[in-house]
Amino acid sequence: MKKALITGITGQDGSYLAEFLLEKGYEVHGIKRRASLFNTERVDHLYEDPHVEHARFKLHYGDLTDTSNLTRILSEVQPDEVYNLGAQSHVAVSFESPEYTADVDAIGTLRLLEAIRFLGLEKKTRFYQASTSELYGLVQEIPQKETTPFYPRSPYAVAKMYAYWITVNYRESYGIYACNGILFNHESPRRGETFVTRKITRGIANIAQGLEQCLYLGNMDSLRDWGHAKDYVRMQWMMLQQDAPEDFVIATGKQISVREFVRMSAKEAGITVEFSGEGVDERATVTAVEGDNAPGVTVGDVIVRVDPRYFRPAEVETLLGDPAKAKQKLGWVPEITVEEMCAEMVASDLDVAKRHALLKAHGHKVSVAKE
Ligand code: NDP
Ligand code: GDR
Repeated sequence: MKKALITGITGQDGSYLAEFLLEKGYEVHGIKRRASLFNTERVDHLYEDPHVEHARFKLHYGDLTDTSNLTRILSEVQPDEVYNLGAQSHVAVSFESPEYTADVDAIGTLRLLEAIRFLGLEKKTRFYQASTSELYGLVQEIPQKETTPFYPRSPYAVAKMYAYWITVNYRESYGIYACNGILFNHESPRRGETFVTRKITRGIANIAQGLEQCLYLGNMDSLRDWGHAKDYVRMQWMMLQQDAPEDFVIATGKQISVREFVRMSAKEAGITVEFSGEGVDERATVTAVEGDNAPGVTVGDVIVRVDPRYFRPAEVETLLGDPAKAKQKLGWVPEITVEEMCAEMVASDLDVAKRHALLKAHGHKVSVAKE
């Protein structure tokens, strides 16, 4: 039985990848962080009682900032594959915590690679690094492919650039089977609530159900190539099954704006909106309401506005990937469109919002967490 170790198993991608590898028959180990509350919600459905024999899903406490802890876990598990998905993954937050982001995202990757080397696992353990389209930043070529030069625009992207190159360097220096997946944005109902797509689908669902009045966003002109996380974790595994390690761009090859994603999400909830105003005065006003998903909304309501607080010190305005190499060499193509993904996310968030609205209608206090 193959063994995989996933850092970031409690995150969006980690949870889908764990499901995928368990279905493939792997023994799956994951690193979770100690927190004051349970933080394993995305993988709780995979939990196996450790007292039963042959449990195939095991979590270890750890942190990418802790060398001895990482080395001990790798030594105990002796994994065939390591997927380094753990990261301070929020671009805007990286401007607030640049040093921590570098420690986790850049040096954390080095710590893992060094542990593989220190333990003599160079020939046994294959390594996947969660690289990112943010490396392209101020884009030098459209669409972006494996050979497009990097121009990172945030402490997050600069840290990920170190991680990208140290992965290449350990492959070339020590013969470790190590690859970078340069993944463009990918989302799902499990996406963190402060990333823009989930912030939008959750905000629209809450507004539709009368739990919130208005959603505040930053740069609505921003263009992204959005895919579905389920499609993308499949590719993470495929990259480690080749004869020789290589780096791949994973994207859909299509891009839309944040504004368009707002329009699409509202439509899914039965709300038609019209945008007016420019810059910080831009807003979305309701022009029609259909169906019974949005009892909290009436024509004329302004449901989206701009808050400059969400602008970034340096922005990545446009990203569009070219996944031709992945298609040609691995036969990978994304199966879920952005429209299908948006519909799934809105349906999931509406489901939660409806339950909260029902509780509120029966006199229970319902609080909506926001950043
Ligand atoms: P999430 O933010 O959902 O998950 C990040 C994971 O990393 C969580 O499990 C988190 O733990 C863990 N983590 C954070 N800090 C540490 C630390 N110090 N030590 C150990 N673990 C830590 O990210 P995604 O699942 O969306 O992304 C997975 C990876 O892919 C990340 O590296 C991200 O940067 C990268 N990426 C993501 C893309 C996307 O569009 N989703 C695109 C390209 C790259 P906890 O749950 O406790 O917070
Ligand atoms: P990104 O994702 O920075 O691309 O990083 P995010 O969803 O945070 O932003 C996408 C774009 O939307 C704009 N935006 C807003 N973003 C947030 N979070 N909140 C807002 O209110 C808002 N309004 C507009 C942003 O300015 C940006 O242009 C994600 C992460 O998953 C990274 O870890 C990963 O590496 C990249 O995708 C690829």
